[in-house]
Amino acid sequence: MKTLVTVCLATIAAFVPVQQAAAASSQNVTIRAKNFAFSPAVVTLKQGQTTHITFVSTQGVHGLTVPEIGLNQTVTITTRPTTVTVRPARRGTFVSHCAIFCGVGHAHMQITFKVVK
Ligand SMILES: [Cu+2]
Repeated sequence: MKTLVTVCLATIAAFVPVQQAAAASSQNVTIRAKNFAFSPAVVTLKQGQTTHITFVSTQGVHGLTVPEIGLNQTVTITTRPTTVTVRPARRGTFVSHCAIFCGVGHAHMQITFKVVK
């Protein structure tokens, strides 16, 4: 019985640091939208890294879909912050445009995601 307890504790101890390391390796990014720009206009993400992206609008309602980084459904961006979690699988530079018509500058409202190693 004592051996079983020791093995169990050793197993738990072996996994705890891994979970802490995984949590520490995630990053948080905030992207602000307004008429008719995203800020920052270029966002760099790491391939395979969990990233929590918070979208918030300071003016107007906008949207974004970026399947290349795992954002497969359109996120509606309003004054109420919305956080989504992505984990980009492949490297590259991906340009995306506002997905919700927001006015005269809508066609030029874009953001670039750079996924790096
Ligand atoms: Cu728009």
